[in-house]
Amino acid sequence: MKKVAVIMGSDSDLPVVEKAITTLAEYGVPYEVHVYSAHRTPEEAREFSVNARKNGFGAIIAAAGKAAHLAGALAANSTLPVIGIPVKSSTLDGIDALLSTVQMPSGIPVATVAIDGAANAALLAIEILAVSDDELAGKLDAARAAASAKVLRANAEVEKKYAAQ
Ligand code: RP5
Repeated sequence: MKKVAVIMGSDSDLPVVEKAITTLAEYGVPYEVHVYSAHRTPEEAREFSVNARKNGFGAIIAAAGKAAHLAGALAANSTLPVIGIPVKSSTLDGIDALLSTVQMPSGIPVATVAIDGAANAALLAIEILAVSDDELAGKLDAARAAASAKVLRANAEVEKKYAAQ
């Protein structure tokens, strides 16, 4: 199976990013985790991205806050799918990171999840790998079915509580 790269701009992003790592682990997807900054270690970020495909990666998750250029910088050097997580790490509540990550110019796409949306970033990476992996697709289907059943159980409880007298 291809690996998923989880890159963050600073170790201060780790509390948010951990949810992506645990989600990948839950699905048995191999991953690597690195701290590379578009601003502070641009050469290391570039080097990783340039070599990511030949090093066995199938998708890259990039988490960064503030003027969040990491996802775009990694996408500039790879045609692997790049998923950006805007991190809420500033006085602007993550809106700055959201706009910096999502507003990529045509030709260099970054699939941007919600502010601090690390779980969805991992799930999207897993869905990308599952395009050519039926076993992984089955795990995604099972998780969706479990989530539906949970909501339906909650619905039954709420309907019972507020049933017309
Ligand atoms: C970004 O700046 C990082 O991704 C982080 O979210 C933010 C703050 O970094 P630190 O100053 O905490 O290292 O590059």
